[in-house]
Amino acid sequence: MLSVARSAVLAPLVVLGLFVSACGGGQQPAGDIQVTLKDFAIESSTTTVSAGQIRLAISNQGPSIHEIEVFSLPTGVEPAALPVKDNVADTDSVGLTALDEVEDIAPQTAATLTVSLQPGRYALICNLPAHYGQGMYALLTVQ
Ligand SMILES: [Cu+2]
Repeated sequence: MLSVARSAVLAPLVVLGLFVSACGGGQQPAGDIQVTLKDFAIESSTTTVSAGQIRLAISNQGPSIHEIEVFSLPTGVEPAALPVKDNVADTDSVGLTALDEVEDIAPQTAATLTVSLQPGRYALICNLPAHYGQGMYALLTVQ
């Protein structure tokens, strides 16, 4: 009698748990961002997205080879104000955490990068020599 009552209570909870985990992977359609790489800039179609799976559709309009690195930003650190050492952004010294990257994106080609991001602030950087210093960075806020 007692065990019947318990399973009557627990069964809906188990079903709910399965439902939530089944939905956890797909997430927001708002997670698509167009990222355009240029000499020398990173332009993104949006600067704020919802947390979850975020797909960067990257296109290099050249004329140079570029890359995209995704970093999480500590409080108070701005993508535009990173220290530069040996011609590249010195991300380690200010506590940026590298999450993922796509290297060697040739001019007039496209690439995609899917990252799972928690709420917070992130930097998109091309850190090929001198590219950061010439303006290849962007801020991405995840809510
Ligand atoms: Cu670049």
